Amino acid sequence: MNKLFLLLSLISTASYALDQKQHLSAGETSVNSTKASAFSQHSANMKNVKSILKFNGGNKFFEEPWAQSAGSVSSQDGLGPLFNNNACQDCHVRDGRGHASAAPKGQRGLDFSTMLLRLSKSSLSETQQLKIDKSLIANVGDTCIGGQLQDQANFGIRPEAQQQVSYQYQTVTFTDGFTVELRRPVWHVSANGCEIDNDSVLSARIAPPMIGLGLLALIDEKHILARQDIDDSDNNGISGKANLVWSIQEQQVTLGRFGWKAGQPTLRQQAAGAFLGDMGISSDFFAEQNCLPHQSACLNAENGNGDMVNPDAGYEVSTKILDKVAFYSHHLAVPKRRNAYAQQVLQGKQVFQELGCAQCHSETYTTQKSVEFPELSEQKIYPYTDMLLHDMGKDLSDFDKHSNSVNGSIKVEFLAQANEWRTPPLWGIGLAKTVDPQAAFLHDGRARTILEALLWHGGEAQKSKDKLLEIDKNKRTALLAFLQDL
Ligand code: HEC
Ligand code: HEC
Ligand SMILES: [Ca+2]
Ligand SMILES: [Ca+2]
Repeated sequence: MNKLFLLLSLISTASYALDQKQHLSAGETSVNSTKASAFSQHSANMKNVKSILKFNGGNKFFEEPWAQSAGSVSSQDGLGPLFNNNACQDCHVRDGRGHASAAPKGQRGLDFSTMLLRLSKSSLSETQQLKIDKSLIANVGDTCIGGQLQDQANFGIRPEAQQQVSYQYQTVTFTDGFTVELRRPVWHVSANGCEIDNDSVLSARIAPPMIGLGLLALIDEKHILARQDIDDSDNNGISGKANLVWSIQEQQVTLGRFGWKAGQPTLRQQAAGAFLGDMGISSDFFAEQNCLPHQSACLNAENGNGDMVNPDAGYEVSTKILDKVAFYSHHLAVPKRRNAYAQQVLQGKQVFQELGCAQCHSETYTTQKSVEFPELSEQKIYPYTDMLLHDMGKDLSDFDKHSNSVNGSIKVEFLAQANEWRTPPLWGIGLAKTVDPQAAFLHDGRARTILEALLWHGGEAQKSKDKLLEIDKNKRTALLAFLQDL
């Protein structure tokens, strides 16, 4: 075959194969909105009145603040003793993402309202390890603070610590001379009444957006596992590893899907974990209050557990309400793309592929058949994620109290290492700032723009980033137009 013919046939297949459905990022569930409420709609194909009522019910408990228990029989009390915020929505701003505190240069930022710090000990002797199962070791939290730092507390109780952030600035220069300023966060934590362990690894995380999650839950595990290449046997520099976590429901080791390190297997378990960890609210999955053995004021505080005989009143969030919130979390819809077939956007998609972005941000799947979630069943979706963990390099690694980034290979959340993050889905990312102008990118919110997020890519994505620095302005603009259209 001569070269010209090959070229022509490639061009014609490319245009012939133009995917006419790709503007429907989440199939028939995709919604038509470019407003600040774009992330707050239910699946567009949800018509059943009962389902809509259940969604609206879940919305109420996601949005409205929970109160400190006052011995009343309210269904929405039980906040604390320790917590980070009093409503899911206050972190997942308008069902979107959180941010890292703004701070004028040379000053510290104090706004931790939409994010949190996780802690896990890195050096455990065999006897200290928490063996969940013969194949799985869970991480143990810090002695002073536990597995998560709660910086808020009910009246009369001391929060665990004060947190601040300052930034170090650096400039990245593209081959054509274009420059971008990056800010690297330095986290300052002072614990109250005890010291953080020397060997604790800290992990700062902003609230991720809530859209499309029920569809990600329905990607066939087989397809996710098939993309793993733990030892990089095809030698392309990209490995990809599934996280394996503990499912409370199934009482077995399960594929992790949710959270920045894919530490949670299901949306119900994620929601129950958030109720307890972020708001201090007990549930059927986590029945105890969130207090460490040395936190006596926390342990002795009044709680909203109420009547343990009636199972629905037995926990601070009843099973019925938790189910509604989990249902709500399944059905928040992804907006349709606005200009998927514009020439510049299509060119940007081409650049995305050329730079190797799609090796991790994999484009498309068809969800599994589901009787429980008929709207989400068998949908062709375009989330741009492989749901796997990747080493993203030292700059994005977790840290400890002595340094800005620890040895990357330390395991911090089941199989996930300090330098490993789950490829986040990119659908909806172009509307992030429409939903909340403060919205920020990457696990700790250090990136103020999408371009900054790209420039922090390292580790397995180093090659991609290096190529990005080489492309000309035309391609760079096209790439950003594509991402902005998602
Ligand atoms: C203090 C802020 C905060 C509050 C309050 C909060 N979240 Fe989150 N949420 C987060 C953070 C941070 C993460 C990422 C956690 C991780 O990486 O493990 C997260 C992750 C999630 C995820 C997984 C999303 C994904 O893309 O994988 C879901 C679902 C979720 N939260 C639901 C809830 C629900 C439901 C509530 C209320 C019961 C809630 N959250 C309250 C901060 C918060
Ligand atoms: C090796 C796998 C890999 C490659 C290659 C890769 N990414 Fe990523 N990407 C990730 C991971 C993992 C994160 C999350 C990192 C973090 O939060 O610290 C991420 C984060 C992002 C984010 C921010 C998402 C958010 O929700 O905050 C954007 C945007 C993004 N990538 C786009 C790209 C583009 C464009 C390219 C190609 C130039 C690319 N990525 C290449 C794995 C990859
Ligand atoms: Ca409580
Ligand atoms: Ca704690």
